[in-house]
Amino acid sequence: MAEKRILVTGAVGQIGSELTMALRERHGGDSVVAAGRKTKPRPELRDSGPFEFADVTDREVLDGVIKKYDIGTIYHMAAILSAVGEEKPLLCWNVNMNGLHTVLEAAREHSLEKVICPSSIAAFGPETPRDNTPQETVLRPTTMYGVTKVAGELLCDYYVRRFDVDVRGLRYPGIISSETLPGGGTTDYAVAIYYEAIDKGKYTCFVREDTALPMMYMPDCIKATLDLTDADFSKLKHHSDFNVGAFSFTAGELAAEIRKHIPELEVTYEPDSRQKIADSWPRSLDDSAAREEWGWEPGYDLATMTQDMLEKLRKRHAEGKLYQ
Ligand code: AKB
Repeated sequence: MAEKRILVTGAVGQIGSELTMALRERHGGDSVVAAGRKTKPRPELRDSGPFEFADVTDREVLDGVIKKYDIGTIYHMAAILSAVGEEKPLLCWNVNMNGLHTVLEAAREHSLEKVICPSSIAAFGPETPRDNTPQETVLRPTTMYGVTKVAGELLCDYYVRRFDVDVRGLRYPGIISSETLPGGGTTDYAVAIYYEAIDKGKYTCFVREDTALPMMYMPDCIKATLDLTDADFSKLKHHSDFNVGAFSFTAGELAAEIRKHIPELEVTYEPDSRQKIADSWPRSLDDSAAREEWGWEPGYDLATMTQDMLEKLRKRHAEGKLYQ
């Protein structure tokens, strides 16, 4: 029997776009359907396999895509992130919770093989220990995004226990990438600084210089997502809430690392409402459960990521396509 296809929701977003391309490389372009709500896909994404405009909160639309393409696995990446979630909490609840519930129900009814659904460090809150944050700890977030992530983890685990649906997920830290800009998150400064360093030689950072958060480079994010997908489900003790870390740095340390390559970079710090969100999240993570249960190991550190990011962005800048 032919292998069932894969659907990536939120495929035009920061993680979804690179995940789709990685999956297409692995399984072939036609086997991976990219879905987005409104934003037009970049040519590379549009031309390398099927693309559908689909609202994930609409069950009929989702059922249509699952049947049309004979979908077996869904990577459910569509979400409203933390900063936009605070501006539009009802939209955040609707997209993140109703979207997830629609996907899980579809997975149950169509007996899908797997659902991969991201959580985030936003699941933690100000009462959580902030250094080396444990896998099992206080989950009392103060953002709507965080509320949807905790509720989402619980809902995913409920579907595992109650309906035997194979659901897996990671608590992503801030993800730094060179292909698609993130939109609406608190950790976006750690991406924007690279672009602005190359484009203008200066950057105004919206969190304080001493703000430390856990971060990860996109190739490691893709690796973590695929490694968890491939893990033997029967050996997993956790399912939808794995802490995954790579490294942590302050905004000041990030600027200092970029200055090793661009010494003239000027950074000023003008904290805005996102500072409060950053202050409620962990500074670093204990990801021993991911390491023990499915062998998680990151490949990049701050220095190797910075080298690679600047190389890629410089090339695009020279071609006049930095922001594409
Ligand atoms: C955000 O900043 O909202 C996201 C996240 C950490 O989940 N990047």
